[in-house]
Amino acid sequence: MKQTTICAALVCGIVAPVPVAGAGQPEEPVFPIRSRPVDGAAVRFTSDHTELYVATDGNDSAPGTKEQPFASLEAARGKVLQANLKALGITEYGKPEDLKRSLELFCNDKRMQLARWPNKGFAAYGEEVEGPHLRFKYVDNRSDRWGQAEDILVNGFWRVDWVDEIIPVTGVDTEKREITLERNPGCGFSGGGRFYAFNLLEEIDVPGEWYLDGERGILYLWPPDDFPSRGVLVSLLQSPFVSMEQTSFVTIRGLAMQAARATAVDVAGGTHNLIAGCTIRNVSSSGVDIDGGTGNGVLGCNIHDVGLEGVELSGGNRSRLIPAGNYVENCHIHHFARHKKTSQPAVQIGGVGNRAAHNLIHDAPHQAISKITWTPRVSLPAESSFWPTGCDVGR
Ligand SMILES: [Ca+2]
Repeated sequence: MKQTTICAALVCGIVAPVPVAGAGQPEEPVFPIRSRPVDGAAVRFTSDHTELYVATDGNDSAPGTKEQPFASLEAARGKVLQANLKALGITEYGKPEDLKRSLELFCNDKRMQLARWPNKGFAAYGEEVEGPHLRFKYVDNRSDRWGQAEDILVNGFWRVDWVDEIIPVTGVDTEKREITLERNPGCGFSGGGRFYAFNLLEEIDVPGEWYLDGERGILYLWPPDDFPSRGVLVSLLQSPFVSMEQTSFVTIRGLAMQAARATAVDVAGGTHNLIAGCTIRNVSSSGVDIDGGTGNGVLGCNIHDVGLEGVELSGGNRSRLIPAGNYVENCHIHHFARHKKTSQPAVQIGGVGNRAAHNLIHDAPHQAISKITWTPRVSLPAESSFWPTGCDVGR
């Protein structure tokens, strides 16, 4: 059978959603690649019309909003920039709570942080308040800022320390000091746990934090220190860069893929497909998903800053114990599980007879390799660093 190799040094990112004069138009997709490279375009941030507020009772560490003004003009000047995405033709942002499919922002190839509190780690929450939906007491005065905020999200360890869950907030009662959630956590709730809140304009207080007013299409950013030396990206692509279904003997080699609201490479069935020497970063879901087939592999890839797992492997026949022989080898996988902290490993192995070997894995918030499989073959790296955010993990 003929083998097909797709090899390029193309960076498959969307620099901007609308071509500008002289910019290259997206090329017709070459089977089976779907990508939208656009050269010469850029999302433009400006401070010309930024609405920053200053008040005598303000605070220079505040975000400079109407509710939380700066104390001095010096602090306000040049801190928070804005881009009118609607004016750029960007009108579809996804729902904030669906982080796998919502717009993300990258500066100099680094994911910017949706404005959050606390800026790192977690804060304690108080006891549950009886009601039809989960409501709990907040214990830190910081939440007093959020009374008028919309679309707040909270991520918390709501009962056990090995399951975190992101849940939308439906209300913050600053008089009763209560936060109400849209639904109960799947694992239940117990008081005294930890959480952080994000998607809050009120919490832009350090470089790199941003917020999108979806109704007006205005994106706010406190730019990072190296802004904007290599440009700004917003993710628009809502499908994998490469999708292969019942495809065989195809090699994807040397591609750099970034800024998609999806898994970067999706392989369903087929045999002896290979993802080799690729860089996959800044996608909102997984790096590579190999679902079934035989002899499909990921080799020598650099996968980092993905929203969920680095690589998912499945395939094989459980009832007859027929191995699939899918694999991930010699890969460097780090800073994954950016959206959900637990149960999103660097390599998720399912099915029968699949293997992970000689991979360098580090900066894992929870699991490095997770096995739900028969006859697995796993070779752990000699040197790996894991910094668990949750518990119930080990080697
Ligand atoms: Ca913040």
